[in-house]
Amino acid sequence: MIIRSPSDIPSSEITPEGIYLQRRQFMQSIGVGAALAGLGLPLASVAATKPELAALNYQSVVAKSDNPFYTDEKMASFTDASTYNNYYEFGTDKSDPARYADSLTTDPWSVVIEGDVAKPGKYPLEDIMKLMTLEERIYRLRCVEAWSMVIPWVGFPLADLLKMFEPSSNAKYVEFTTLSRRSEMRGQRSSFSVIDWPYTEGLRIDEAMHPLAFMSVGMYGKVLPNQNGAPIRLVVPWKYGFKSIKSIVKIRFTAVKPKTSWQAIAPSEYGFYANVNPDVDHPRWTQRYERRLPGSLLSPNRIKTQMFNGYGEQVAGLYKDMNLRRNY
Ligand SMILES: Nc1nc2c(c(=O)[nH]1)N[C@H]1C(S)=C(S)[C@@H](COP(=O)(O)O)O[C@H]1N2
Ligand SMILES: [Mo]
Repeated sequence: MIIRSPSDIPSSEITPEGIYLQRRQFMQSIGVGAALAGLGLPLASVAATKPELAALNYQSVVAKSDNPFYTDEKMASFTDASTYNNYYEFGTDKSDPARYADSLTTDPWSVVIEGDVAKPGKYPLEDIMKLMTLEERIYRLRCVEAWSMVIPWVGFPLADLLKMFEPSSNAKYVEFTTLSRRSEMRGQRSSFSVIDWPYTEGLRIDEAMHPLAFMSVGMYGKVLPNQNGAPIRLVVPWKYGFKSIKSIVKIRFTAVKPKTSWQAIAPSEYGFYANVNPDVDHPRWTQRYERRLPGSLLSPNRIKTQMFNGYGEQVAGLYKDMNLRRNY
């Protein structure tokens, strides 16, 4: 019996159907690994599976061939995507989140909805998870530090979630807040931390409603690892990684442009828009190129960065009358 680790599984094998079977099998045979191994499903991923994702109500299954979010670029391995992270609540080293984020309790979880909406409240994650679709979205994640990865995300469009709460016409922006829990987040206890917790981010409402903006609850057909922002995080594929806020506990609709954590730290380096833009350099380094991971010292895999991270056709219209040098 060959038991493969998640990183050995080519993405082509992680079909929506595979995810479904994995969950159903999990429900039917918790702790029974043999049946799953028989199906060729990764045991390790089953161990990492949590009941909340198993209990999801899948609404639609989109085959890869008709999935508009498909890309055939080489994906990062699960191991790379879950061991090279930015999540300052657990430390500033790329390896800190994988090492320390296990301490985070992600169940129970709820998200508070506030501000200019008809239906504010505190929503248990289970209610939000009903929006889950089986559509796999293979998006590039591009960090402002000039590395990038291609990752198959699992979740649902942000717009589906926001519409549930019926934002009013005053809601021009959406602010997101990450959990703040010193007892479980060692980076928040560190005296070296630069961020004034909690971590916050924001989008203009039309950006937030764009069909590419995505709420992720999983990746590679598995529940999101804590270091990647479990149990629920944002993915905005045309913006620098810091906009893709992790472990969200609050969403506020507002008429006023929200303050974001990175703008507060260095407003001249990190703007509100943070659209991936090869023509606008970070003050301390170029944004013209990126290191596509995995790479190595000998073969750094340096590629040209594309405007809007390659999603220009879909999102350029959002910014058509804006000066993107000024609105960086
Ligand atoms: N709460 C929170 N969210 C966060 C961060 C963080 O430090 N705290 N880092 C951001 C940055 S800079 C990047 S590049 C991405 C990294 O996502 P990944 O670790 O899943 O690749 O998460 C973003 N979301
Ligand atoms: Mo980043």
